[in-house]
Amino acid sequence: MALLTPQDLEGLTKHLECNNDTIKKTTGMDIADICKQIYGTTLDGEKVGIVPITSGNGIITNFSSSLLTITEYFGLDGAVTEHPDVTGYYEAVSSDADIILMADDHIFIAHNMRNGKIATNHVCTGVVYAEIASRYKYADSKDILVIGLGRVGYAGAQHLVKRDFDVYAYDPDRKTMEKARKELGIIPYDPEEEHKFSMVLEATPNPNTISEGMVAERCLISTPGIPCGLPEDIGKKNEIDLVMEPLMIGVASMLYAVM
Ligand code: 2YC
Ligand code: MG
Repeated sequence: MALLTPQDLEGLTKHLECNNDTIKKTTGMDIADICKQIYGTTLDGEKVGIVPITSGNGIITNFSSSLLTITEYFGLDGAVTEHPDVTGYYEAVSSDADIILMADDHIFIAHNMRNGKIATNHVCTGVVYAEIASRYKYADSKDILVIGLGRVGYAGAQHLVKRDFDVYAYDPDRKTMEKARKELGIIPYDPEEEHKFSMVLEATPNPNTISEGMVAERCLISTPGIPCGLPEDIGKKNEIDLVMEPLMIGVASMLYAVM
């Protein structure tokens, strides 16, 4: 999994506000409303304990402070613990945190200490970016394309199948495609075939994964992927709306998921 860099997290709130505007323009709802629709839950100023974790590649300098910014943006009472790791976890629980947020290099979780619910960033990111794409108000059909069937893309495709969309999916690894076809019933998509989509979920760690033949005249591309999969030039030719943000949208989905 691609690890975030401090640069990725610069200008976080600005990125969120312009993405929220794009989401409102293209779906008629903002990020909070979309999360309420997905999970049927609301946030109510809960106390959030943010625990830095030193394992693996260690602390990402502004990761915890970014989580603090996000919790405050959604009206929650966030605090980064003074110590990292187990000592930090103990601090958060002892200070009556309702929700614990912590991440190592492999998994990033939200754990609700009150109802026991636990959610992962990769599933919640896949689900919320899929939901955003699926609510494109200028969509020309229920056909939706998922590019990348790793942990994030697979969760997004699964969510869209459940919502009765015609889910076409592509992954460079044939076994991964076959697994998703068997388990989710997605329609394998071949980038060579001429099939243009007005809704695309791109969830890869690669640049330029989106080609001319994939996107309809008017299209919403929803992607948590870093770097961006949309080549500059295609963005200009077609009327494309792009929702792409490194952390906030996924964390919002995690917070509503554990309510
Ligand atoms: O600062 C810390 O506490 C570090 N242990 C945080 C490590 C986060 C690793 N995960 C990532 O960089 C991201 C996820 C947030 C989503 C995709 N990659
Ligand atoms: Mg990408």
